[in-house]
Amino acid sequence: PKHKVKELAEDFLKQYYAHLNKLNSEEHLARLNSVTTNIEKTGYYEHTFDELQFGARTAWRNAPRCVNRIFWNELQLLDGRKCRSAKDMYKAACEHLVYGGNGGKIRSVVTMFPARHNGEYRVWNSQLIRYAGYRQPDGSVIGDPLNVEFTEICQRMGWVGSGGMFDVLPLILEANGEDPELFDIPKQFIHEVHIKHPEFTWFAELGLKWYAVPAVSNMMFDIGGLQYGAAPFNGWYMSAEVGRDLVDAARYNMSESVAVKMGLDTKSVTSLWKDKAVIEVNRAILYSFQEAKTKIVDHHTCTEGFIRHLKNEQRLRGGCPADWVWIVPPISGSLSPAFHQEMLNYHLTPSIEYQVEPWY
Ligand code: NRG
Repeated sequence: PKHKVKELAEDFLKQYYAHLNKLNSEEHLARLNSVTTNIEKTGYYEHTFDELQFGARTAWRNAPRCVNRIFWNELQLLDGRKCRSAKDMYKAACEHLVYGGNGGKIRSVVTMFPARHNGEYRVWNSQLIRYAGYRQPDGSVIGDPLNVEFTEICQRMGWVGSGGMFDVLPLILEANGEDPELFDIPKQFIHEVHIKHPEFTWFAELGLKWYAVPAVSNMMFDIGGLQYGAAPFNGWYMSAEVGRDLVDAARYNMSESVAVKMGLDTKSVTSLWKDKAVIEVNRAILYSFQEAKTKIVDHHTCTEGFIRHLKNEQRLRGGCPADWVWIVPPISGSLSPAFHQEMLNYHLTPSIEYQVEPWY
């Protein structure tokens, strides 16, 4: 509803001009006037580049589940709002991977496609780069079990994968509410790291690898009352995320193979073979990314930075919304300062939101 858009736009412009130290300046009031007029006439308005970049940065700053928000003010905007077709979106997505990947010196970046009031734009993939999961007749999965449903959608649209453990899925892009289109991502845009261990020479033979750029592409940015439903963004991985991708029972489920190779007693949980295996997988991930000069952060450095960020936000804004369950790392929880930190979770706008899958 118009009054709601107006309210959110007004609040957003206050935040924007306060950030510029120009609250209630002539410029602020003139912009507010023009935005309000537009909303009254059409129900909507358009952000300037600077407003949108500030809005995206603030949405990240407000994301309670993200542990690496200390870098929120460095997020770069790539403006994809001129895209009108799936092909346009595909080119922008490839440019995003090049800019964000940056040869391993990964940069935080978001590509904003047209806001919802200009038509339905969606990236159907959950991340720009994901590995296929092939359901087998016996119910088992080759590849990443997380992506079985999406892999089947690709196949129904005519994609034929090679049936491997790490086949990068094609992009499915929807522009302006039209039927989505499928695009293969050329190899040169896919930066991957083979996983080896600093001591266990057998580790490399497991044939594990992971991609360098975690570009979440199924979430919606809600900025000043406008909704950006296609807005892939990336930072860099925290090692324990890739650790979970490779070790979680519902994912690549590698703990037993690793533990057996380590010669651990997998018959008894009290040998802590799972715990030992997951730590070595994490060491291998950190070692391999570092060797490949590809940016990654360990869970100690990352959560220490987050605690500093919390203190800073307390001073600057009187608090910082944080979801403890998501912030505490999935390994060695109580070894991280985050475990011992009380947190408050609440909702601020601009925000990054979940949205329903576009195929429903
Ligand atoms: N855990 C997921 C990735 C989620 C987003 N993580 C980031 N985002 N680091 C996984 O693929 O393991 N980011 O924008 O940097």
